[in-house]
Amino acid sequence: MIKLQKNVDCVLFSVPPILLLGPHLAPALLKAYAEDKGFRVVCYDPSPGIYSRLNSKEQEGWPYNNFEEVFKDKALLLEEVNLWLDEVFKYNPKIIGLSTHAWASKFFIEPISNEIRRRAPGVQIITGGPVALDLGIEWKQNGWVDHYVVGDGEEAFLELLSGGTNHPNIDGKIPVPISQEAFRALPEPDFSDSDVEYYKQKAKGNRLYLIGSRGCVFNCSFCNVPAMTQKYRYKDGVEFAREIMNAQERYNTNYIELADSITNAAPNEFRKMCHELIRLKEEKQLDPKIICFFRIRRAQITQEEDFALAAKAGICRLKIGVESGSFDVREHIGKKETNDDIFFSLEMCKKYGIKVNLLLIAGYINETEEMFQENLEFLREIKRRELDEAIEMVVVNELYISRRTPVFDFAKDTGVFDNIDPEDDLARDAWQTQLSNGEMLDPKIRRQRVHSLKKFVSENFVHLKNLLVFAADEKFSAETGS
Ligand code: B12
Ligand code: SF4
Repeated sequence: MIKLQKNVDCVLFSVPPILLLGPHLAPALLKAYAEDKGFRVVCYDPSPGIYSRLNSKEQEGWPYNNFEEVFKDKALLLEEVNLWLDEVFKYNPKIIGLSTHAWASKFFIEPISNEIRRRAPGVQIITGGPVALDLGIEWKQNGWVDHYVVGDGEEAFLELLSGGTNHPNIDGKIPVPISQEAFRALPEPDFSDSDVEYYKQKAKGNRLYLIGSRGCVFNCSFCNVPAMTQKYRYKDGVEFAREIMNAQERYNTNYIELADSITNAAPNEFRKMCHELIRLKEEKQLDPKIICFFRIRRAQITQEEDFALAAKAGICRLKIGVESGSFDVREHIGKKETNDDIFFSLEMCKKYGIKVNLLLIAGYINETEEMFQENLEFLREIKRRELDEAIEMVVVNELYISRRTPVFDFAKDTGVFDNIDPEDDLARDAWQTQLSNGEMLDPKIRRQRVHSLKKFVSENFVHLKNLLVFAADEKFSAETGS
């Protein structure tokens, strides 16, 4: 039972939809940081409540629902928003901080803001989260928020709580990252306002999200993480292992999922973390199951003993962005590993019982029909080598050209957006281009490729538990294999 505080400095409100496997990490980090400095902050996440009021079909679609459709009755939406705000206003906050994660949050910002303004015109509204870099300025211009924060939020949040607006990330354009020293000094996230038991009861895959690094050492063409985070910072591997174990000891969730962009970006810290986890598992008699993003490296960098170590440390699932079986596609993306490096990593995962989530992109900007066939051939080879036994989940994404990515600049420079407004996030999905061999790559071909991959994987990877497909024409679809 959460003890009700009155007159808090800020309620951090997780703007829906939030995936219901575990508590939202960003507010828990901001709360811990601000409370350390003497402020009173409460985190509030309405997603479990909304979910409980959806019908079973809508619940199946969570968090990828079409909210325009779910809340086509605007009175229902206002009623819902006011239910959430009834909770928020119990704390009588000076500031309400809207924490966003996914673009879908866009739908809720305006009604939440209007209702806050109506009910409590004196309350300041601020926002942050990955979406703020793209949409914050518009929300401020519309008067929905007083300030938005781009990039790392801790220091800017503190400034806003203290009544200032001077930090460069407040209403900023290019995020200024906190330093490596400041990142290492951040307290562990404070999940005390989250009902962790709720997730444990509701979801078999319940987990706690933790983060040991910010940013990424790579700069893959399609990815906006480098622009959002600017600089790679990481915690000491030993310290982070202790944070993981503290969380496991306290909450005992089924999984711990690391929110790091890539957990093995600094291979030595990764090894240090694994060694300390192994030691602590023994000492505390705990057995956390850890899920994380993993980058395939050349076999000289990541060797068999690294996989053995990871498995012993409790890493049970790696999310691997292989993207394509065509080397030409991967090279354009900036992934120089060979197919043999990928097969080696999969083989090691299979050998040491680590499950793999394989992430693929269809319709990449230079992908000719021949390259796409190479991709299918690569998947056949995985099957022939029986490496699909290690693959538990496949996610197929149609290439989405995000702003602030190298592929966005490439598309602009090569005339791909000639008939499209590149700043229009929806219209951009219609991009087409003539490839170097004269072939056209247009939305229809991209979607056919998405569907060919989906078909191949669902028919051939028989150990699959989950297949997620993100294509522009079907927003999201999921299939469960045998
Ligand atoms: C972990 C993670 C997840 C976890 C979320 C775990 C959780 N419950 O917290 C899971 C796996 C559930 C997830 C799901 C999705 N994610 Co995600 N996720 C990430 C990831 C890897 C790290 C995010 C994170 O926790 N970072 C650490 C925290 C501390 O950073 P943060 O959230 O940005 O918060 C900081 C600041 O933004 C700021 N801040 C945040 N809120 C607020 C509020 C205020 C008031 C202030 C002042 C500041 C502030 O302060 C925080 C501390 O510095 C990022 C990629 C990356 N490396 O950043 C993608 C990323 C955020 N996800 C993304 C996407 C698209 C999704 C999905 C839609 C993917 C999908 N297609 O299914 C779903 C959304 C599902 C949903 N609705 O919940 C995109 C967002 C794209 C964008 N907006 O531009 C990212 C950037 C990945 C990418 N490059 O595409 N994700
Ligand atoms: S795709 Fe992954 S490895 Fe590549 S830049 Fe983004 S976070 Fe880093």
